Amino acid sequence: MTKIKSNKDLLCGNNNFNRWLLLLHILFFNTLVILFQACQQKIGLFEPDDQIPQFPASTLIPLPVSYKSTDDLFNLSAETGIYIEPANEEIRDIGQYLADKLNPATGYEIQIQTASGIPTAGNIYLKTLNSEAGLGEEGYQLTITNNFITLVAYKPAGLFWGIQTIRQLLPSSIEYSTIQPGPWTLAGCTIRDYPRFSWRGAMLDVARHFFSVEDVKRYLDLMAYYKLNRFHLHLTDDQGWRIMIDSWPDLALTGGSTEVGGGMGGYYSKKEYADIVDFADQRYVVVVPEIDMPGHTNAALASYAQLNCNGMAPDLYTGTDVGFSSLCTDKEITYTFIDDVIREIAGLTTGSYIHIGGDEASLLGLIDYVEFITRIQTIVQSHGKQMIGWEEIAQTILDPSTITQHWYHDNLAISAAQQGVKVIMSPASRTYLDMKYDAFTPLGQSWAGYTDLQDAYTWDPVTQVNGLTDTDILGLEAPLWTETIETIDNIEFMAFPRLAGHAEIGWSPGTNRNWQEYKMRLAAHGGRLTAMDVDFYQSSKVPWYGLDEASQKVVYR
Ligand code: TNX
Repeated sequence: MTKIKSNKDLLCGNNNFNRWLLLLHILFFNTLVILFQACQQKIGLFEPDDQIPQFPASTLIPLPVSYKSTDDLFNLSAETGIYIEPANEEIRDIGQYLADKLNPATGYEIQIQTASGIPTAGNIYLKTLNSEAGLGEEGYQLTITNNFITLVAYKPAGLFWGIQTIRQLLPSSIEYSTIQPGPWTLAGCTIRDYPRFSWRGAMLDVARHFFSVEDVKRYLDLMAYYKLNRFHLHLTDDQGWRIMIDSWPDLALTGGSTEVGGGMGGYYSKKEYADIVDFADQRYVVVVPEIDMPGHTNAALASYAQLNCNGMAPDLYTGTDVGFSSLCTDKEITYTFIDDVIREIAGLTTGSYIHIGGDEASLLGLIDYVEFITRIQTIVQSHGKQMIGWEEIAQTILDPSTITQHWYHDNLAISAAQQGVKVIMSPASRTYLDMKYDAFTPLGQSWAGYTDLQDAYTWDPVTQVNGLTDTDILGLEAPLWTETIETIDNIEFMAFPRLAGHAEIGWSPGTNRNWQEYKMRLAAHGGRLTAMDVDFYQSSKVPWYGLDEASQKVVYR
């Protein structure tokens, strides 16, 4: 007897019985599809009025301040050049960054040109004008017509962020690293855009698990795509010390030799760290190094016996507990050590900030803690930097230039604000990228609850803590703690797409933020993240489109 293997076999068959069977088969299948769609609408998976948004404004994340579309169409071609003005090194580097993002998928060899005479059609113009102060340090104006793409900013950072908008206005296939068919058209528009908050950050914990320079650069590059401008690097913790300090080399050599679970760990040489800072600088991202103290210091205590009150070095630690270690605040050597570390780190850091942790110092009494933080603040300032600490430092009387980072205790964030100290908002239940999306997420923790895409998006930095007002708040930051995170794929899966939502909260005007509208724009980023080979979480709350075969490789679903 011949077996029917597929619809094709049925169609090719020549007896009537087979034809009837096919008809029944189709009817049954169609009924199932209709029932399934009806069910989805009923249970609210998709709203009946959900539509694929109109290209292109509705694909932008973060949403710009103002967007006007026209009927023009600009076509990027092999003849397109990037004209820069002024033709200095910094603007040339920005132009080259854009060319490097456009050339792989188009297969063109777009070159940087210096503007002279009347602009010619078909080109991209990048200009910084000191007269457009209204755009601020990071704002830009982008005009796309049949003939030109013109990007104007007051400062170079504005050009850099405007370039991210240009990338997002192109078809998502522009992000592939191999030649794609095109066409490379951009719809006509005028965009005027600038950020709501100056602090739009992401934090990566390289202490619990160590990540290579290459991994860190990958994360920085993805952050820049969403206009994030602060990269907080959590360099030390109980499980590892990740940066070479020449005056105390065993911190890295011993303290950097393992990680959670007992793996090899690792540390950045000074040259590697400088390379990270340089890579971030080129993306207008400020690196904020954190040396956590007085708690979270087992790796340092295990490296140098003299830092311990009892003069004995504990074993290296590869578990995930917190709150069990402390520097010896009574010993003078502790302050010599901190002064050396801060001096060396400050010397490598182009940004104005040094984060000193200050969290979960449960072994110290309040008086000792306050005395310690006060003294550390002086040390940081003596090396020309502004101190940042987790909100616990607000128990101390702080200098107004110091910054606190809110993560859990509302009353401490309020104490900071009452002293006139600015707050960075990282509420754990909204911004912690190590929180699981739901009960099925294979990575991460859940002590602050599950945080799905909607939870991560539907909050506001100003109203999050009752009693804070917008002048208290510098912006927001999304930390990724890595107790359970071991690879760059793990990082991507936990950070994306939640980080895109935080970036929008940090950049776009806070009025009328709407999850239903946002999720449709986010859907368009499925194709973009796929093209960039990001192993993102494909939440079923979002009607993704533009995914291709490659997205099937997603490791964690
Ligand atoms: C709390 S937030 C911590 C970290 C942990 C994290 C895990 C903060 C200042 N401390 O030490 O890694 O929770 O989610």
